Amino acid sequence: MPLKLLKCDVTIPERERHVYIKEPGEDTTQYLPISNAATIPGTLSERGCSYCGAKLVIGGVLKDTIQMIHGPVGCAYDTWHTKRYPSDNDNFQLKYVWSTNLKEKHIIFGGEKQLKQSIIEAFQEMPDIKRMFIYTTCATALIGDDPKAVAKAVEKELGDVDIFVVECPGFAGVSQSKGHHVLNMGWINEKVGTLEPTITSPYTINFIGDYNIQGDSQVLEKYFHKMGIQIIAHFTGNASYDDLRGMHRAQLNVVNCARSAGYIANELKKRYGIPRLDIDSWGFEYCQDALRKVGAFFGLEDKAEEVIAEEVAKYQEQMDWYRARLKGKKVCIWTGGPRLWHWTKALEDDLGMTVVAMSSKFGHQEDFEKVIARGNEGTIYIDDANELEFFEVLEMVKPDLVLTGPRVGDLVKKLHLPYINGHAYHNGPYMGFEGSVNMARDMYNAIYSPLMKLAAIDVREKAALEVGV
Ligand code: CFM
Repeated sequence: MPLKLLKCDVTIPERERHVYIKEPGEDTTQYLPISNAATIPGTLSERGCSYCGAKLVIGGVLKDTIQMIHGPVGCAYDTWHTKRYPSDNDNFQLKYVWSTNLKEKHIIFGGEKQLKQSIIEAFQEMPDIKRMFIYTTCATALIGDDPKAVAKAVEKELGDVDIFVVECPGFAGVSQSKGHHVLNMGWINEKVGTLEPTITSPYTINFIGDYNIQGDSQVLEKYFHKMGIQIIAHFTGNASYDDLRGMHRAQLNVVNCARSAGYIANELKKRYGIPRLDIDSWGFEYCQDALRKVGAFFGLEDKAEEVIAEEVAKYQEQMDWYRARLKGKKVCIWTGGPRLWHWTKALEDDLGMTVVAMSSKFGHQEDFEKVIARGNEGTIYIDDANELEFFEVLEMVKPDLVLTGPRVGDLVKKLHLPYINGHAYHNGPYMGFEGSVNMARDMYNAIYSPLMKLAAIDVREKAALEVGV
């Protein structure tokens, strides 16, 4: 049944249908929380904007591409350097961001000239870089600038550059999820198929929906290479612009984050007949399933078993050590969406923990279907939770640990509860076998930190103080 949260005066009745507790034996499909809907004005949402979904999550990960943000400088600054996705290109993508630095006069008279000049200056400053992403923002979309026309003109003028324009201003959708969609569709429509990749193996995949958070992609690539599989393109962890133009040549699309990149996988299937295989690449058990599934597709079962045996031999003992100490600990997972369904069973089956509450910023109905199917009875599921709801949930479930981002994490820290950065991680990578150990280690360190004993405080008391009730 839906649950009414918030007993204090500030109850928001429209929020009732965004919250759900799974009852024993219930037909969960009837009770999916509302999701992917506009945030109710007045609630303190944790969502990001649509432009952010395109730039910070997907496009900004590319390791050899100038990121030109056409808008006021804040749009560039706020989506730069806040996520840790390294690359093997000296972390070029983490060091730089470019902005057309729009001012009032451009809003009045148009920003296209400024954009053209900025593109040319950026290429001059970086003579080795010949690729660029341009993003529109709310300001430049509202005044009607045409960045595609500008990009075409510059491509012609300079001759040796390739530019991709993402037209997804912040207001284009209800959350960052729209930015994923727009970027996926733009890329398949305009860039896939424009360059032929060099094929070096009879087994080729695209790895889709993983952004190399603290080296995740590099862990996975290691396993696939050991199996003799070539990764044509990694969408977009540690990716180069030109690799992503050759996605049409892979034999299989292996998908991890279905929310942010399921679109391009589906299009590759439709347009080029490349099958889609969804896997979970977090979790010790899940990783074994994933490698077996990919191995089975290519008839490389033996190779998959070899990799699994080697990794399990290296890391099982450490997992067991952490399991003994994390067993029975109560966790909240409050991230974007997919990590809810990727992590819940991994934490429960690998480590014996219990996931007691999950909140998704922007998951769609299919994410909640998966979350609720994999989640426990009695667990609280929330769409687009706000600060007051977080307080109330903490009071209800009294978790031992919260996996969330820095915004909610700071709130959690004030309540003296252990929190782990579930977006950009604390000490990743978290994917793969070694990643599962890293994640278990971070959770153990957070829960068992001696600081927590010093800081022990009644959560209810503290929450009441914070919200002033
Ligand atoms: Fe996919 Fe992601 Fe996520 Fe995501 Fe995100 Fe993210 Fe996330 Mo933060 S692409 S949907 S928009 S797995 S940034 S790397 S951690 S909210 S659950």
